[in-house]
Amino acid sequence: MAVIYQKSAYLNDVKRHYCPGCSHGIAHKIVGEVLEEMGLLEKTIMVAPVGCSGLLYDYSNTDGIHALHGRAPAVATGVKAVHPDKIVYAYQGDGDLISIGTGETVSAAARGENITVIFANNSIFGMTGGQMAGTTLVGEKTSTCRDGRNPQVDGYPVGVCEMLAPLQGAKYIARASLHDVPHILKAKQMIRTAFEYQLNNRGYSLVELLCACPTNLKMSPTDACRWVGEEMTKTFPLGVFKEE
Ligand SMILES: Cc1ncc(C[n+]2csc(CCOP(=O)(O)OP(=O)(O)O)c2C)c(N)n1
Ligand code: SF4
Ligand SMILES: [Mg+2]
Repeated sequence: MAVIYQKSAYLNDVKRHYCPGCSHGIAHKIVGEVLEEMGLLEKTIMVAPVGCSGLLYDYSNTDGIHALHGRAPAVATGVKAVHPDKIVYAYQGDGDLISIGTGETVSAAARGENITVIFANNSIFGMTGGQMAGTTLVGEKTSTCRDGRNPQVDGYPVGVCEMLAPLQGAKYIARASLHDVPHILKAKQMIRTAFEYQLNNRGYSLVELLCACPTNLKMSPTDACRWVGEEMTKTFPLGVFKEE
């Protein structure tokens, strides 16, 4: 029988728990493919966060550790200090990275830690029922802003790439989207570049991935992906913000 597709050895056979159309599975798939193509699976340590994003902990065949909510960059910093020869990366959701974990994120980037962060921004607290996050778009309806995010009451969304790029310690900062195949392939290239930065000891790297959470958007998977491509990208433009 001809093998048409084989998943990366990065992923184990545990049944996935994600909702249909959730982007987290795509993110894991492409991170795994990049690590395998680069021959890095054996030397990778992933740091999983809290949130639906944290389910990565169950699915990865690499070594790994589960951090408290928002603390993945601090844990990754410690792991890298002990294992400088390993590739250490944190996978973080937006609630994790820019709501509860802003301090750890800014500090790790400012220190120029030689770690990689893969940031899954689905504009919402997915696991806990769709509450407003630091990344929720103006006008986006969530369970804690039912009429849509109102800047007069709720403030404005935070552009993580825009915030981190000016920091001296941040060396590779890029934003991609997972809403269709061409963009997924572009995201893969950026993830590869980020890991190359770490391999070459060039300092802190982060790739933001715009993701769909169809369940909390209350959309079909197709409509949620369309919304990411058409609406999310207006607030969070795609591209490389820093490469030095
Ligand atoms: C210290 C702490 N505060 C709050 C929570 C509750 N909590 C669990 S997951 C989560 C939101 C995660 O959202 P995000 O990081 O965007 O991940 P997603 O589920 O969207 O992938 C929160 C607030 C917690 N587990 N620990
Ligand atoms: S709630 Fe959202 S982020 Fe969580 S698994 Fe479902 S679609 Fe994915
Ligand atoms: Mg989220």
